[in-house]
Amino acid sequence: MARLLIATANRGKQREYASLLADWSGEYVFLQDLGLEIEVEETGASFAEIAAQKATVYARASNLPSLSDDSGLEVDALGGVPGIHTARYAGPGASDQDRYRKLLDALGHTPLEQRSARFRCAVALAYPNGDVAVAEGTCEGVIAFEPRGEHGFGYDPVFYLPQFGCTMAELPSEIKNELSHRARAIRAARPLLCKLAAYRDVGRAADAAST
Ligand code: ITT
Repeated sequence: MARLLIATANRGKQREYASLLADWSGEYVFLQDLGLEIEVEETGASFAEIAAQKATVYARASNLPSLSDDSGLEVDALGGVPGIHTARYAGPGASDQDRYRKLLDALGHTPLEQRSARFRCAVALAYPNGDVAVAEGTCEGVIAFEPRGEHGFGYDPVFYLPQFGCTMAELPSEIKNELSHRARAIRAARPLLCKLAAYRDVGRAADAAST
């Protein structure tokens, strides 16, 4: 079986997938390895639908099985906002800092007990023939009053984990990669990934047998 394309342009996600897939026996490439840049229209109504849309477009374009990730933050006091619009929350061209600053402003002085939130991640694995499967993961937390920490990416500096007494950006990446929404989604996708790696091995065995 061919290599897996990790079809995300987000460098923070890419770093995490490199770690999360370190013990996976398959081979993978990133978009920049193929020089592939596509603007996928995200019209889906859920993380799962959008992840499937992205993975399907990339699998067709690359002719490789492709993994896409759609993720974001749901803040209860804001009725689930920014949700599927997390990446665009502060408009086009905004930085990670602009986005989490906008979120802190939107929450203002909302007390800690009303600042509950969760990260959600949907991982879609699509094949060039159009088959697609999705696995999901969530991570519960609270929106902090101010940013703290240098690790991770995106909204990590304002995502506080009461059980650790620190933000996601203060956690070493090994710990984030144990408990994050993305780690949980990838754990749920393991059977699909193992199947993919096994197909590749069968392919190699068949190649070896025929030479
Ligand atoms: P791709 O579509 O190319 O994967 P993207 O950054 O546009 O990249 P999304 O549409 O899924 O990806 O947007 C995800 C948003 O949620 C984005 O603003 C991220 O910063 C944020 N986000 C996702 N996972 C996160 C994490 O683990 N920590 C902090 N922020 C995260």
